[in-house]
Amino acid sequence: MRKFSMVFTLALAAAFSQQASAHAHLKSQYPAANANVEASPQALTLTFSEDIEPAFSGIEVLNASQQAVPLEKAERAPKQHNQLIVPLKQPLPGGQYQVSWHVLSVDGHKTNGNYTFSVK
Ligand SMILES: [Cu+2]
Repeated sequence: MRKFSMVFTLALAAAFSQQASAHAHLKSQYPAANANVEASPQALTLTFSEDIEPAFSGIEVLNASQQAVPLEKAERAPKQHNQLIVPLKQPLPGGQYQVSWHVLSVDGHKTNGNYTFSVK
């Protein structure tokens, strides 16, 4: 597994060596970090500074009781390869939520982080 992932990373790096090497940092998100939205969103949208590989990228959302919120599979936006869209399986009740994200950018680098938002 370790050998495979190294080969894979090298292959990715070679394939995209034409592109500038920079890690994918979270640029913006919906709902926004620290936002207090009126109603549950249908999906969370995260926009990164670099294009990402959706198969190796995803998020986890925890409610205030540290329970995982059920999510659909994370998809990359069709025409915007730096954007990850994660539909919710059901609307979020009011409360605070923590989003933990991890992405693999097309240059083969992994990054992660987290933020919170609330639903009124
Ligand atoms: Cu990078």
